[in-house]
Amino acid sequence: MYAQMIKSEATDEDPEKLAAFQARIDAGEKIEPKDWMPAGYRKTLIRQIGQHAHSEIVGQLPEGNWITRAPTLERKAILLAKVQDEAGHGLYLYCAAETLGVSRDELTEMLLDGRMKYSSIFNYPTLTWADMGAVGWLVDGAAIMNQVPLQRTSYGPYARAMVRICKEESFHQRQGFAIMMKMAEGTEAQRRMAQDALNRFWYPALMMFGPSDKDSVHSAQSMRWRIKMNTNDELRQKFVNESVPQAKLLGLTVPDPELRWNEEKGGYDYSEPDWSEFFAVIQGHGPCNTDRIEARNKAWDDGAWVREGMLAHARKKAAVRVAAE
Ligand code: BYC
Repeated sequence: MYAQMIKSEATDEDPEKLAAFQARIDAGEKIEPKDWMPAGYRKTLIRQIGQHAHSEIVGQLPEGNWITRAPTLERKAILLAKVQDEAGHGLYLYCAAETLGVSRDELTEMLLDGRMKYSSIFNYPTLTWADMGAVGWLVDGAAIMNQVPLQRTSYGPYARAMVRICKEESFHQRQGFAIMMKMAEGTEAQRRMAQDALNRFWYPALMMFGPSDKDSVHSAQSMRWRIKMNTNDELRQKFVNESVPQAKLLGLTVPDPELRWNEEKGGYDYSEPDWSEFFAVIQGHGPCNTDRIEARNKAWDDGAWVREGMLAHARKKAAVRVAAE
């Protein structure tokens, strides 16, 4: 239905303007905030950048859960820095979305009342310390796979935000892999925890790339507009190809009996995730959806006095300025 809305809006627009816009995209030019753009392009970007920002913010919760229980002071400091980075990513992305004419408050309200989504992955619980390894290795690994091409996306502010985010995500992925290495080389109990974390996070990580191409409603148009640079299945395949040798290096087993190297396609054949689970999770029925949204609502309500105080301060400063003029 959303795709139909985009289409009908696009056909109402001046065909000459649309053609000139598409020519700029095809020539690899960046679109900047003050440039003319089709309503559907703006809407798709607000949806994608907004969801991406929300994912960074909600994504702090499963890892924040382990800051007080990190096994050493060094691990605590590293995890704390990583979670703070995610907050920063959310803020760059909200700023990029604001250049499209939507405010951060509006976006937040849409997250809090369920009108906007965030990544499915953050609706799964983090049960053990090994999950911090699996999240860094697989979740940030999947995020990088998706976000490196987005550095070349057609909308300038989004592409530029991605450059710094990708650098930080690389550090996140390595810290996760380092935790997995330590656990996999540790005691038998630690190795079992690492394997269990891989077992639980493998398919949810594959789901991060979105539904299979045949069910992806937005991919075709988003790729024409170069908002997306690859299809969901292309990136998922790349992620599987890179992660399987890493699991082997750790001495862990990817929980997929059908996993096989396919010489002809130059990639692994693998089992698809359970798509009914994916659709249930994005419709609000995952293991942690209720907790995540409750936590964000509480944070928003608890922070109301800070927002009010800052607005009152800004009003006061403006009044003093006007009086002085
Ligand atoms: N989860 O037509 P499709 C991170 C929805 S955070 C939830 O293929 P599209 C990190 C989709 O929105 C990583 N919903 O959509 C942070 C659409 O529904 P609506 C976040 C999903 O947009 C902290 C419907 O399914 N990364 O790295 O063309 C700690 C049909 O899908 C998901 C980004 O957001 C999902 N996984 O493609 C650690 C990257 N997948 O909106 C790490 C930017 C699909 O019509 N986003 N849906 O109701 C993208 O690249 C694209 O939006 C997607 C989906 C590939 C995710």
